Amino acid sequence: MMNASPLPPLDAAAPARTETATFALGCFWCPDAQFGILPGVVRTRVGYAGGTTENPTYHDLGDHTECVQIDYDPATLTFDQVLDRIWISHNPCVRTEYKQYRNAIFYATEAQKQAIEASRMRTEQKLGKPVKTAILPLTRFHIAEDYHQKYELRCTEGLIEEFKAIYPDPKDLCRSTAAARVNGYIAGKGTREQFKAEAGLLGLSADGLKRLEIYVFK
Ligand code: MHO
Repeated sequence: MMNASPLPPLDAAAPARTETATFALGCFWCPDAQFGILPGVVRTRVGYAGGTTENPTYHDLGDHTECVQIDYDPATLTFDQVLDRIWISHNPCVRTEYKQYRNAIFYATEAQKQAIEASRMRTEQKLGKPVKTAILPLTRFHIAEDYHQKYELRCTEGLIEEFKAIYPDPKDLCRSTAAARVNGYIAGKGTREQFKAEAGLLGLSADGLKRLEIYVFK
């Protein structure tokens, strides 16, 4: 990895051991921001999964679904807490018409499958209605094009340039915790309290922080 500028302190502090969760909640830009803001989430990436066609791309998705994959620190966040957040982040009682945007939670291990099934049952009991969110095995996650990763950040002039200076390679930018948080703040997902606590860890210049504040304190 080549860094042009110093690493954001948040990225330098990334834990060595993480666990991974994969899910689909409609257009993948939104859960990228919603989950990227969460303390304990170390990395996010968007991509395609759940289908059978080879080499899906955004314009040739085949039977795949837009997904987000998060790496989280199990010392801060549990899989059950991630699942709780997933259930409240979508309407699990409606089935989406298009495969591209269907709601799904993927399991990569037997333990994840059991945890997802148990939380689905708790959710059904709570709602008193059947849950239609798909629960599927993760066979392969196909990472999406660079321009879909941290989409809000990519579209924000003045902030994306600072991240590109730190991470000239878009693959490294995609792996940045600080980029995941900033993407979440821009999408309006962060609180003022969280921002005050971690602003100094995001690797932004004073100017960059001023720009970001507009999204947090609006
Ligand atoms: N073009 C749609 C969806 C984008 S998405 C990555 C939109 O602007 O909302 O599926």
